[in-house]
Amino acid sequence: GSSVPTLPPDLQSLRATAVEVLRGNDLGDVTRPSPTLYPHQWLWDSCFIAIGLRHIDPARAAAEVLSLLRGQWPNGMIPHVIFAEVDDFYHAGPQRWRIDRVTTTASGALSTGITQPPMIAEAALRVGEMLDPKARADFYRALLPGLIRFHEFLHFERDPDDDGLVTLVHSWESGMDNTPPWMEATLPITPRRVNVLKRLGAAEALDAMRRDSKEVPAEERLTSAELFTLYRVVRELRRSGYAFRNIRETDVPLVQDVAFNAILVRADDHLVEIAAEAGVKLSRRLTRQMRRCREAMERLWSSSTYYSRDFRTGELLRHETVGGFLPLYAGVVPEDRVDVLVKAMTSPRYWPRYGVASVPADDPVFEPRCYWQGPVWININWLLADGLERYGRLDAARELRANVLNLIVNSGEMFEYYSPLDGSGAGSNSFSWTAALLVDLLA
Ligand code: 9WN
Repeated sequence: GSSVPTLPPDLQSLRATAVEVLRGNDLGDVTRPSPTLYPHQWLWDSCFIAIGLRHIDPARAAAEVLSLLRGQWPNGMIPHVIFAEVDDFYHAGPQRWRIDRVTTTASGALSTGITQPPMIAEAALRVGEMLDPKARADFYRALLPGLIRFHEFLHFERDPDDDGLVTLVHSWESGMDNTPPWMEATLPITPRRVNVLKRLGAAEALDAMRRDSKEVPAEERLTSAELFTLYRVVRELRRSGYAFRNIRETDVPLVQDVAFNAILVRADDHLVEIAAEAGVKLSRRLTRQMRRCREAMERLWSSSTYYSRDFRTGELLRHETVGGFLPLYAGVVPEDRVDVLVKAMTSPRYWPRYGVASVPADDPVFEPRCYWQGPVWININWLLADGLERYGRLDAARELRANVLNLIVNSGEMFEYYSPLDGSGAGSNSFSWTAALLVDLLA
């Protein structure tokens, strides 16, 4: 663990910086994740952003959540990116997905063909707390039909064999692009030409072919081989018409992701609460699948942590990551396991100094400034603190929040992610969910 920091006096000016970042990224009733790297709307980003915005402008926060419905597909999926009409410098833009050949979104906006962690119900509930009863009732009424259809999409389309857990078709759906278990599952289908170039030692040629931003140093992002493999997965998904029954016939890795399922279980609880308040009844089929999903989380536990699982083989992907702690947030951890998880999470392996790392520091692939391969992410730490609180570990929750706050205070800026070793910021700057969750932490 770490010591509780003494906060410097200029928290107000840091909050003002955060508000400024959110304003700068505001596109109307959508907030982009960052001005340089991510010019569109991302699903779970908007949810975390709304959780911060509710302290500044609750009506605007409600609009942020509702705007996600504009991307909803006829099959209920809410996409991971809804493309804004901007000059597209984003490397995985509309032309990679070509969803117009398959479907249209509710608003006609273009989108990707995959989803992202279902944080919407959490955001809705938190925003709802800040609205007066009339505004909250209106907000829930507007949100519920689409939100229910989204949860049905996840529990039905993505659990076709009635297993209980939902399956993801791309690491981008997990929100943790290059987290080690996903990379290990995905790299076996690296395109042949990429492997040939790699073998020839032509790393520079590969790098020259990259289409992502040069804003961020290469060592803070995916390798070119990883990136080209993720593009290849997109191509398979596109050719499969984004339908799970077709996708499962390809060689695309299919993963019952532990973090995603944990977030879904919690979101299901929130959905039940929102529906009850609005007097809307959920179908028996959905209610049954929610229960089965919660119970199935048990299958992801093995000896000391929770893992993701390969949908095709049923084998656990035994590479430990921070995702293994999110069952605390879901509330599915039996009391006799809580100490094991909390000890691991608060040990120097995961929490060397500044926040809980995405991969333990003693892992051979750990890279303190490389994306989901080690850095501290503010949204994940927010979820972890909530999980600790749920299980009555109030001191640990308080300490984690204070430590994360201190991390941002010390850097003075809203970075995308931070090194758990020295607290230095990495990735994009002016990153919206860091700003939003800072505002929430200070509230
Ligand atoms: C792909 C927007 C998103 C986050 C993800 C993060 C990163 C995108 C990318 O940025 O992913 O979705 O281009 O790398 O991994 O969690 O939602 O902030």
